[in-house]
Amino acid sequence: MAKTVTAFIGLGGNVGDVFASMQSALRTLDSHKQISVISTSSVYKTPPWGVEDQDWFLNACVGVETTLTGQELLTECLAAEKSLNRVRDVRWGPRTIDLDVLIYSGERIDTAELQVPHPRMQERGFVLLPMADIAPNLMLKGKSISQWLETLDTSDIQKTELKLIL
Ligand code: A4P
Ligand code: MG
Repeated sequence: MAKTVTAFIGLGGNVGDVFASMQSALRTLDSHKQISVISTSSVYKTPPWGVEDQDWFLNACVGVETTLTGQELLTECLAAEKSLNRVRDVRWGPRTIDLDVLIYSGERIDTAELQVPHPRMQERGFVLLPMADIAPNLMLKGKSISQWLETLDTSDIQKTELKLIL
């Protein structure tokens, strides 16, 4: 029997009805027989990071239990993005939906296709705020998610009333 592990996925987008895309991505993932969504964060409205001349994003995080490997989970995330018309164009640029594998069990994965923990997650309020909703005590590179959050100014991020449901 394949081992069941907990993983966390970050969702973000700034083109079209992002909340609908998030819902749809979540249902696509949960409908996979080897993936169960077990927790969902609040949804946040966040200023664009990286390329600043673009619309604000919606961001959220979900926890899943899966018997897939990290690479297989990434493949499912990329397939879900594709089915939501994600077009890869500008790095850090506008997108309908981006699904990032943030954490896969306690593992470190460093291949050309997949780096886990996501290398930039501890610098980003748009990842840490929703992660703190579902896993505040999770340890990442020597600090908990809450402790990493204290190192950032997140005053420009707005919590929305939107609720992700399965
Ligand atoms: N890849 C490697 N590791 C991972 C991982 N842990 N999870 C590879 C997912 N993918 C991973 O991704 C390019 C390739 O990264 C994938 O094919 C996969 O093999 P991409 O989604 O096409 O590129 P990207 O998202 O434009 O680049 P990158 O570096 O992943 O950017 P980020 O870090 O995802 O940032 N501002 C706000 N407010 N909110 C956002 O959500 N997102 C970004 C994108 C920029 N600014 C943002 C937001
Ligand atoms: Mg990405």
